[in-house]
Amino acid sequence: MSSQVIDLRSDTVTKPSAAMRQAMAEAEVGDDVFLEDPTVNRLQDRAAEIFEREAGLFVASGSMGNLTCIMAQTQPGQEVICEAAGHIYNYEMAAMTAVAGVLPRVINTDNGIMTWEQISRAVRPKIYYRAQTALISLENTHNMAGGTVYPTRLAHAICDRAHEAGLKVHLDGARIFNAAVHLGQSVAEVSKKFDSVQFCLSKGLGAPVGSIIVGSREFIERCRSIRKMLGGGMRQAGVIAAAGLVALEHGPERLHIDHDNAEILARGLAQIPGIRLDPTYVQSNIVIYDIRETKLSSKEFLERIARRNVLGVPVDPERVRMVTHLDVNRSDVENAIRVIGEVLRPGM
Ligand code: TLP
Repeated sequence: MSSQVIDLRSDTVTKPSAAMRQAMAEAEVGDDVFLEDPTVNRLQDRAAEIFEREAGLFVASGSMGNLTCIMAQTQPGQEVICEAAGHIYNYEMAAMTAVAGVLPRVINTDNGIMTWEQISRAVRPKIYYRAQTALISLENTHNMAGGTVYPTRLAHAICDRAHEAGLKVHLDGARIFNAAVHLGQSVAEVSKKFDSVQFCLSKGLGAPVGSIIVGSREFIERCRSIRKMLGGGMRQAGVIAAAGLVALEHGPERLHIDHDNAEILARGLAQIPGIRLDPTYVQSNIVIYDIRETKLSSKEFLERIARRNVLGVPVDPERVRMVTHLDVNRSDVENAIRVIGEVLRPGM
């Protein structure tokens, strides 16, 4: 086996391409707090155009994008409905509570996909002595459910019903381009009914840094003030926005390769005794599998494969996540399957 590490921990681990580095070196810049960075402005305008929205805002991370959208659409003391395994609830430092002052009201699902039926039961009654629901947040694709995709009709129906009930809907679209590829639809179509959308440049699209919020002009102006409050007013940010532009233009067209590689990975892993995984469940670039029958904890399992230069992350003591991305190819995936098979072979 080659000694090169096959890093399947996340699609966040990709390194900027030569084209990105060149664009960064040559980026035209200005002070973005004065709205004078031409590259940031171009990135924001291009994102708005792709999503068919009035405006976009460049933020430092997906977490900052989600928090900014939550703060722009809630008051302290209100509630946000989200899925129990969702990123905003589990991996964002409780920011919605600690910073935005809102209470997450979570819904458990098997696959990360909530229905309006489930959501409507979690909406607080309009009584003066009850905290009020303000916002619903959907995650598409759903990371810790294994990259699952919302059927567009279901997501649109949730938005319609929520709006009728006077509620806003946010999309944590960190991987919305992966969802769009799976669905064979544009990101604009998939996300058109949401009041706010956050998507990441730094995941499958391959940029080193950054996320974008898109929405109405008025909403984005509110987000700009909140971003400044959170310390996210950047200056000559065109240096990183330039990489984001390359990612936005060229990242989406190759995501189907990551999905194919995830499918190959899932099919290969499903053949290995001790691994439980239904490959038909995999819809995008994330593969989560159960290793409890190996009698190893996910930590022990990951340590063993790391010694053979294959990396993943634990989901919990029994489950492991692997993510395909532009810095792993088909032969890396095949090597990863082989290594995992060897590590788990009885007597090894
Ligand atoms: N996800 C990361 C980790 O934080 C788990 C990963 O490796 O997948 N929404 C979703 C759905 C995400 O998966 C992530 C990052 C974020 C938001 C936050 O983005 P960043 O890391 O830019 O703050």
